[in-house]
Amino acid sequence: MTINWFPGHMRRTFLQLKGLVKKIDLVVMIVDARAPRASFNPMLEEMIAGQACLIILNKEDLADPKQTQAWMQYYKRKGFYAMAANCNDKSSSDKIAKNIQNILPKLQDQIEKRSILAIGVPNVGKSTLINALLGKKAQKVANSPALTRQIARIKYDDHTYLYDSPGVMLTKVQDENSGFLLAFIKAISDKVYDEQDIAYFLAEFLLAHHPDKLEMRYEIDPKDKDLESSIAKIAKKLGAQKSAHIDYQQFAQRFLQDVRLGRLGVLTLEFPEAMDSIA
Ligand SMILES: Nc1nc2c(ncn2[C@@H]2O[C@H](COP(=O)(O)OP(=O)(O)O)[C@@H](O)[C@H]2O)c(=O)[nH]1
Ligand SMILES: [Mg+2]
Repeated sequence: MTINWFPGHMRRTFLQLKGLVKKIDLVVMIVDARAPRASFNPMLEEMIAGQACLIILNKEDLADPKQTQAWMQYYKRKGFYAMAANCNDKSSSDKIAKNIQNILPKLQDQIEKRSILAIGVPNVGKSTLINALLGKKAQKVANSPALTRQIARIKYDDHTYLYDSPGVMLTKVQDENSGFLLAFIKAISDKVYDEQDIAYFLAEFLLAHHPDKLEMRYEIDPKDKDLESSIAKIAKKLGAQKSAHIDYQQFAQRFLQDVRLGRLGVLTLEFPEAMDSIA
């Protein structure tokens, strides 16, 4: 299954951003630390070519800290400024503000007016970042894509404007795994994908890479590598089984909820080593 989702407002935003970006002093590209490659939009990378860009691996509270460090190094090697953050946390917003203050003077000596633009795929935390920097709820936030519909310009201090922007997806998701990952992090509307497909993808990934997490949460023997029997055990644990029958839709919803809420612990679903071998 390949998921494509590029509603009209995204096309409009993309065109508007193209015009705006030339006037911007610092672009802040936000990605989800659980899927730092899938949530990195190469169309936006191309659009900001030559601009100073800080990549924020957001939602670090949900991701494996070791992998987050590795991804930060990966993006620094690609020539970006990079940091990890939890935009729901005050200490993170202070860290981001400090980082931005450090980067900006390197870009301009005589700063009169400056502007910072937040971009990224939907639901990575762009509006949360803007609110965190402002220390107040200026922009609407929700755990679903396509809430922010217009580019917004907000005064940060006497010299600085912040721009929030609607999420822009890839017009074509490169591969099937990226589609599942984008759906998992809710960058793609849940009307577009089949929850059972995402749940199967996740179960397969955990079975291959984190059998310890499946054991801890669902008591699945780490030696058990069979997908269907593992799913049956997860379904049973989550109460998605009536007599001998699995309710696959209920299993998918409850399992996705469990993983998204971090009940299996921190989790990163892509590894930078795999990228280096491709690059
Ligand atoms: N766990 C966690 N959730 C976050 C973080 N930043 C944002 N969120 C949540 O992610 C969801 C999407 O945030 P929003 O700012 O609306 O994303 P946007 O679509 O990129 O503007 C909301 O439910 C936020 O509360 C973070 O660092 N950690
Ligand atoms: Mg938003």
